[in-house]
Amino acid sequence: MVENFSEWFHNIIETADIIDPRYPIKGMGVWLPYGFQIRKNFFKIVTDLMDKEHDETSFPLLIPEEELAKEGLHVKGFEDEVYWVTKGGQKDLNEKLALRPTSETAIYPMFSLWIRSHIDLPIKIYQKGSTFRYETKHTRPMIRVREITSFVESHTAHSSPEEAEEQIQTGIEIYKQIFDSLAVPYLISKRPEWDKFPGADYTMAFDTVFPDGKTLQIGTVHNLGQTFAKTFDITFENKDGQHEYVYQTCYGISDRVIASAIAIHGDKKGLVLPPAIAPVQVVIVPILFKKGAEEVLDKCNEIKDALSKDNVRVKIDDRDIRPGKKFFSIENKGIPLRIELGPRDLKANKIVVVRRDNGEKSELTIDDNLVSSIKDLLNDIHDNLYKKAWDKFNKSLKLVEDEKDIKESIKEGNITEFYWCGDTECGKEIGKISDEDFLGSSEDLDEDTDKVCVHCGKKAKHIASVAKTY
Ligand code: P5A
Ligand code: ZN
Repeated sequence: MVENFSEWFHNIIETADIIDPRYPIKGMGVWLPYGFQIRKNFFKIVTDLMDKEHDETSFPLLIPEEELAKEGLHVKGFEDEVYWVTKGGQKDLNEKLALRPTSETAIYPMFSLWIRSHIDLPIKIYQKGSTFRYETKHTRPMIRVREITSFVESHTAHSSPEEAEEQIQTGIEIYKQIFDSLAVPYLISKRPEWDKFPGADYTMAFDTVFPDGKTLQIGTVHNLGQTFAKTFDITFENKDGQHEYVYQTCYGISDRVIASAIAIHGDKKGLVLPPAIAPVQVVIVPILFKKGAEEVLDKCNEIKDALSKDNVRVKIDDRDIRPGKKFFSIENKGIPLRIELGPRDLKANKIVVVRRDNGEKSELTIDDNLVSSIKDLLNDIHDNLYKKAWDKFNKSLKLVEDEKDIKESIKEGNITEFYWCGDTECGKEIGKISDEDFLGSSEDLDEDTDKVCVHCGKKAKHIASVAKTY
């Protein structure tokens, strides 16, 4: 799987009914029913967390050119990636309209109208929907798409820099919870100056590692300072009656998170879904013979009802196909737990359970504890996926003390960490060593550290990393 991960990934998203990439526009695919259910469960996790902290809104998909162009740094970062709408029917539009690549320039002009006084603050909103980026790098379903269909973006405005700083931490905490519930490991780094979000003061990024050793940025949290506030004239009257610009943050995640869960947990038999996003968490397979079929089916239904009542997503698979084929498709779809029940089991008052994550088979007695035992198993499956994924991830972090070891370590597929002085020039040189991406600094060192920068030998300020990236 490691050798031909790309092939595995493309194969699985088609055979498991996740995405059909054959839609005739490059970088845009169709969410198929099973994939759509996975995505729906993902959204539920995300929006439950988002709703606690923000209000949900919906802004238009189109942005007037004038607004998009207002923030110079921002537009410069996106100018090569914007799709433009230039016509309405036969008529040329008076002003070009951009398909939003992200929504700062749609949202902030409205913030400027809404915010008058410190009592209007903080504002914390989020929205989910599509954004469009004319990506020039190689597109891949979910990983790098031109319509980002599962973009969830938060935008906040505050009356002080301290409060904005706190919001950055809140954003990071929310994202940790999202990734944790999908058992997707991550490294959090402060992106270097030359790679921060266009217009941001600084960017905190989450990166995970794919089975092919490449890292993928799966979420970012940006402190925007007052840059956009100045551009869009977002001011408030503070408690002393003076007018001040607001302090802003924004953060976003996308389809990439779903891709990561699929890529990281999957195996050669296909998908292995974390229970949190599995459309079906438990599948019950009745083993039917002519004799006693009805009793077996009745018991299966009874178990199914008990599980659904306790909010387990469960279904009975009574398709009339060869058992081998059936098990194969259940495994391919990544269903966390398979229950088998035949006449002999029924007689012994037992069910057989088979875990998708490790293939372990065991028996459970059909009694009042059955539902809770099954739920325990689902939790165990999550914990096992989490542990396995983090163990592997941690093994791919390698700290090297000598600059000449960086290249080899990246080749081995590691996120390669080293001591860094923090200077841009130095960082860019290190990044050039093997043409790979400089992820940024993941840890600040104490002032009295005796560690030195791998490149210039000056006192190191951070642990930073480079890796092969998507
Ligand atoms: C934060 C939300 C922003 O756009 N504006 C609002 C800020 N940040 S970002 O880093 O540019 O994008 C946020 C996350 O979206 C994912 N992403 C993509 N996913 C799939 N296909 C793409 N083409 C794509 N581009 C960005 C990344 O995970 C990124 O961190
Ligand atoms: Zn240096």
